[in-house]
Amino acid sequence: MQKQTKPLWIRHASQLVTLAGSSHQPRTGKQMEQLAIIEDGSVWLEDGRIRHVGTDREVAEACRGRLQEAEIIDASGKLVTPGLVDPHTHLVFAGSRENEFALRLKGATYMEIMRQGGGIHATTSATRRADRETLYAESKRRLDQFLLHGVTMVEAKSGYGLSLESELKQLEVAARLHQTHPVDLVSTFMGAHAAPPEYKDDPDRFVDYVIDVMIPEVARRKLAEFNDVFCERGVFTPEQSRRILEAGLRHGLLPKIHADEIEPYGGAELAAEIGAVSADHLLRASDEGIAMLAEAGVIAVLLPGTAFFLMAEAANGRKLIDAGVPVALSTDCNPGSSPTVSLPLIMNLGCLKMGMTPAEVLVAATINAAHAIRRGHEIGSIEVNKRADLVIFDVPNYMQLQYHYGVNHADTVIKSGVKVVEGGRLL
Ligand code: IZC
Ligand code: ZN
Repeated sequence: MQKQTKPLWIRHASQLVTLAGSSHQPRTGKQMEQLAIIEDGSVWLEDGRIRHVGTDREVAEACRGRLQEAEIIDASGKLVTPGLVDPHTHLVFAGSRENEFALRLKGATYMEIMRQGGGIHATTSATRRADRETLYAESKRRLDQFLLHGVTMVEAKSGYGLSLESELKQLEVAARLHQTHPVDLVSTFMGAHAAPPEYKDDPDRFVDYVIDVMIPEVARRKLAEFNDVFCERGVFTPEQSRRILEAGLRHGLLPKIHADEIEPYGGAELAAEIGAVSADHLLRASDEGIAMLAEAGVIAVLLPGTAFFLMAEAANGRKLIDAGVPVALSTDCNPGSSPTVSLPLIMNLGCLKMGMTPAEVLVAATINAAHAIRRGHEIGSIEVNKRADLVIFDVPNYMQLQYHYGVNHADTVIKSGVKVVEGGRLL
């Protein structure tokens, strides 16, 4: 990764969306409409950090005497936002599942396909077979595309190994991508994504294996910060999920849950009881579960691309926000239920399918997404001393980002003060 060598000065943004003011906790309720926009905005980036933020006049004044040192980017007529953050991906995998897509279009369901040995099991076979180089190359391509869409940090889950050796392989590939790629990664261990065929007849024995063997080793090698489980009928029960998440906590892994995606199953309730960092999906969360999430301050990571791709009704983002739950958005990038890297498209679906406003989806994909991976102090807003991760979109205001849908508006992406995308191309 390149280091910033001289100051970078972004000037005259028609809107500089700073999202200032919630580095310590995610935005909720009405705060989710507050973007803290500066018109004719300007940012001074130095040593990989944000050093000055304000109107162009204010920043020019603060940096007078040094103006000649900086490389200037003129953002006139453009929108500048924090780098987008994707808090829920299954980035590292091999192969693809377009055959299942075709089956689903003919009426097969996601769960039927999985029960017949496809779904997660198909990707697990492909990922187990793939060597590290192949996995790295396939995942890097996706990460490049994330970056081209303005995403500067992603969470990446394991869960296509489902044996100690292959889970470690996936997590090591993610660690290497974090080291070598401009996009930052944070890893989640998801050994409890599904019980693999060799444990089909005794899923509790697989849960023991996750708890006794995989979690301690992943934690010992410091390969993950979070621990996630697919809590769904036919996958892991709430009781099994609780055991797995509590075991993770004993080893310092913070809980996340795939909750109430296909049917109401007590996932939201469990997330609240256990104090999960996030509860993800929530298409079918109960009213009581939603109230409990709000009370416990658990972040709802909503994945409307998954609902779209599975032809299901999306989670009720409006209801969650109005109930006081902090909401974040994510692609859920994975080969089965959401093979996309376009977080801006997900934001558009947030507006059209979940009742969220253009301001709320921007909060959900930046500062709240950062909190959903415990990085709210470091990224997700344009504030002094935060990491210099920014996107310049070729639209004059934030509403056009969702309004002109299906187009990648990211023009320039800056990672830790270094330009990594310019004119919509990787540098
Ligand atoms: O590969 O199908 N829902 N996990 C839970 C997934 C979707 C990923 C997959
Ligand atoms: Zn997922």
